[in-house]
Amino acid sequence: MSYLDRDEDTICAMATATGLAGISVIRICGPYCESIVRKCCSFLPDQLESHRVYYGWFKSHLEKEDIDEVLVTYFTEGRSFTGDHTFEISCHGSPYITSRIIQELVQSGGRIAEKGEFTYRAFSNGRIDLSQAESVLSLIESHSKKSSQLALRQLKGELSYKFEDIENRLLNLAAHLEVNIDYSEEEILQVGKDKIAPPLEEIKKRVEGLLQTFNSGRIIKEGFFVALVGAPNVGKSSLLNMFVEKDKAIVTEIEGTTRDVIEEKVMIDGVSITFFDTAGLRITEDKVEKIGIEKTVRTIEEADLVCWVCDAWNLKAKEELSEFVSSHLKAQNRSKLVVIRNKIDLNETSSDDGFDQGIASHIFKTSAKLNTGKIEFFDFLKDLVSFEFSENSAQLSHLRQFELLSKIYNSLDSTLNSLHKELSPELIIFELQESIVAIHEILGKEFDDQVMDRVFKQFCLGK
Ligand SMILES: Nc1nc2c(ncn2[C@@H]2O[C@H](COP(=O)(O)OP(=O)(O)OP(=O)(O)O)[C@@H](O)[C@H]2O)c(=O)[nH]1
Ligand SMILES: [Mg+2]
Repeated sequence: MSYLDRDEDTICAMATATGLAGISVIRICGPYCESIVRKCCSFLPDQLESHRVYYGWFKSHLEKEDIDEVLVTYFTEGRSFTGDHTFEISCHGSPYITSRIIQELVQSGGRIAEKGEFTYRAFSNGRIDLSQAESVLSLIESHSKKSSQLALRQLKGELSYKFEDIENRLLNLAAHLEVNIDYSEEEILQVGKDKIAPPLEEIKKRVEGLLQTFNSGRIIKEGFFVALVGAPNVGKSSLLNMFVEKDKAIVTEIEGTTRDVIEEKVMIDGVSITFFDTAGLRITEDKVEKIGIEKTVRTIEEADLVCWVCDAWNLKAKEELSEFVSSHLKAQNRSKLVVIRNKIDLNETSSDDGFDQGIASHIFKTSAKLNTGKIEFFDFLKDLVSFEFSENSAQLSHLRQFELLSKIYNSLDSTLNSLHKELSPELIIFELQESIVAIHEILGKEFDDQVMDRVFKQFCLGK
């Protein structure tokens, strides 16, 4: 079914997580929700007041038997999350009771909501734009103080305001362009370059500024990923345990102890940092270990920071590091490499000789045995994740928005090129239109089912 065809349905779903709980909340919204709820909640008065809670017994509408003692909250049209008439039924948190209540609502004319359909309604009723819908998702998924703050600010419209500013500037420019076509001496249409290029440059600068916030926005939203990699037995698992202050990974003196990737989160300055302990890299015929090493390679790709761990006393460490870099780090990933020289307790006099600062940006010395070196390493991590998070900064954190904004950036770039080459005004207007379509897609002013699926199918049921 198309997204546009289904707004007339009355939809219902659990708004809280499934499973045993003190209470659960079931939400029902849409044009017929009042008559549907009344069939099972005869205690409701004739005149309902918005945002009021009513107490009574929810009954099966056919058998008239009591199902649960409930509290029903009513939200009138235009004053609910979705913008539609809505009821929230708070009942006891038993999966049996909640499924019975939902069953009754469906038998009375409701339909089970699809993933994200409540948020979709809020979008289609114009209560939020598409980028705000995405921030609802971020808010639900937020796992740290900063990620929830970021999502809340996006929901309040800080990012939408920036997108709308870009949209307005593009629309003004397009309008200006239409009337600012000059006749040259040869009676050929030309664009007044001097009037168009500066505002176009300004929009490009603003788009670029937003694009630059994506990495920090993404890290605040999803967390920062640190991979611990290196040869077997250098102490990667011991370091993981030291960093997360838990006996999380198995440590033994046997080479190849860790097979699977083991992850654990800690919070640093309100940002979630996930450490990944990996299988030691070496040539092996062992089937299980081989799979583990393949996973290590994938973890390196996905990490924000790669810590290559080695024995502090290893005299061949420099060669091994070069070998690691050339076989496992793509050129664009080399800036995310640091070295941890572990087991310094075994070699107090070890020097930094043999380590080229050019290969790794930082070198840390640790002893997982003596629990030393963690403070210096964590201070470094704090600097990496302590982004500018001032009151006024809007940050991009969704890949969809980033991709569309990159498209706008490229399209503005080619518009400017065409302008400088004095190409035909039709072409310039056409290129500018591409940017306008993309900014409309970000805000949800232009969409198709594919875009809707990409945004709303990520939601959990009931949201
Ligand atoms: N002296 C000393 N021993 C350490 C230190 N860190 C780890 N070890 C020892 O080194 C051995 C290997 O440690 P692990 O943490 O299992 O090493 P790993 O890199 O995870 O090894 P694999 O999982 O096999 O790749 C164990 O016997 C640890 O007790 C350290 O800082 N000092
Ligand atoms: Mg290990």
